[in-house]
Amino acid sequence: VQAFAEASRAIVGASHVLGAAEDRARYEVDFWRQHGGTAALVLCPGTTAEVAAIVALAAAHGVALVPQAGNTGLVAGGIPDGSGREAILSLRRLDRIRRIDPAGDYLIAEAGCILETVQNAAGEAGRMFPLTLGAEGSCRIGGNVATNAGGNNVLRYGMTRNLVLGLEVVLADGSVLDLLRRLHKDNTGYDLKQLFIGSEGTLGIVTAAVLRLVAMPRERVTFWLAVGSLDDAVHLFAQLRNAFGDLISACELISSPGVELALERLPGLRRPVSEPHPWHLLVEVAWTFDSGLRERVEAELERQFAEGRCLDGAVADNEAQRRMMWRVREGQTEAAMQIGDVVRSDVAVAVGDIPTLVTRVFDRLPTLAPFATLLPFGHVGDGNLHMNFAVPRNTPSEVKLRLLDGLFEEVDRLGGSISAEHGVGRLKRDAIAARKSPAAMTLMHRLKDTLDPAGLLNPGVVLTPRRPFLDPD
Ligand code: FAD
Ligand code: LAC
Ligand code: ZN
Repeated sequence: VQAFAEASRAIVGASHVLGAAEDRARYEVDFWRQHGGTAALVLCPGTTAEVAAIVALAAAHGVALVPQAGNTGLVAGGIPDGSGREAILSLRRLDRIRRIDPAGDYLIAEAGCILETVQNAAGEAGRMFPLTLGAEGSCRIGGNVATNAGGNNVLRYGMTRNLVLGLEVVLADGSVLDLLRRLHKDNTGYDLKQLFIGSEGTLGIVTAAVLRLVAMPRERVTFWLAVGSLDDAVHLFAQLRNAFGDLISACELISSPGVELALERLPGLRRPVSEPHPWHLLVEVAWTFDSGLRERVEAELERQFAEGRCLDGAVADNEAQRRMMWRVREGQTEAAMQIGDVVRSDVAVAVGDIPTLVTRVFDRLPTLAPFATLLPFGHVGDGNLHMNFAVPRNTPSEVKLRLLDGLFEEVDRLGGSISAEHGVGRLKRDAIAARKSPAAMTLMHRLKDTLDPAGLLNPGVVLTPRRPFLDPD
């Protein structure tokens, strides 16, 4: 790796090649400090040309590259293995917004742009970039594209895949594939950009993306509803969908223990409704008119109260109240981590199967781990829940794996997915290999071999490498 390090300095400048352990440290461990590895180097190029030169150099020296953007990924896909032979390729210095075209409804952002910066830039131009997630102040566009991130607005705007019009990608041989098209329609052969969206750094390095912008809603109504059962929560969502259709941009589920934990542990939060209830929905509807939506929401909620399924509710009167509601939703994992460990998950089933899934997993808890608390929350409108388990600190990893295995069995029984939006990374690689058909796995390996024949792009992420790793020179 010595010769590679020397040549890298000539490409990106000595100060952008980090070799010392203390400089590498923050790139080698994940957001929640639960998964770590060791890299030989961290490389921080500043332009697409520099990324291309580094990738070509790595190919010549046989050095494996682990792309990393904001390092908020939840499946250890941007973290090196423990060998100390891989180099982290950080995209964080590619942080320019190259162009905003409000009339054309797109902007071009480099891979290192922080999501929130892109949202703000779109807002200043009078448009909206609708991707929204808890990590938006830290995650970066390259990571969002590479994971096909979902988040809270998928119901209305789709996942990242639906928001990308074009891409610029550095391929494994160091060539630049320019797919920076701004078109909504382009059926000229295979849609190559889709290969890289959600490929988690295993097929190419994303350096820039053309992102779709939408009209900025002028009136947004955020409300919190309490219900007595999961069946009622799912039924209520269906009723709201009938009433508001695509105006619903978010419908999030929060459990009673999740709300109590957030209120107990995080400063300054207040319960959105007067008393505890078993389940809660946090819903957002929005439109481009100035007014009239709140009255419609209130009329619909009156109907739902009259039917008796909705036990209590509150409509946010201002931005502070809206933020408080979201903070209760977003803060429960952070709160749970103050008192123990959290076993995270990200599963999807058909929306109507959500009550069955949660009930079956809950019923299995006494045999799986009687001391675990189930904290399901998330994007119920998409059928995507984070079925997290709060466990005491230092719970052995066998117990954590047993909990996940039990959950995954129940997801399988319902024909669901064990990774709805976070991807595969290193953590779920073996679990997906055991579930996908041989035909699907073979095709995935063939795509990998075609685009990365030497297997140097994020080896061991998504797929098990098929050939032994040779020592780099
Ligand atoms: P990183 O963590 O840096 O990388 C993620 C993966 O992409 C890795 O495999 C990496 O190798 C690869 N990669 C990164 N950059 C590139 C590139 N330029 N080219 C090729 N490959 C690359 N995710 C959701 O989908 N929905 C949520 O609601 C959500 N909420 C979250 C809330 C919190 C508090 C946290 C911590 C995470 C959350 N996540 C969520 C997960 C995470 O934020 C997303 O996966 C995000 O898209 C990752 O972006 P990143 O820039 O941090 O990527
Ligand atoms: C969320 C992350 C965990 O929805 O995906 O909060
Ligand atoms: Zn999520």
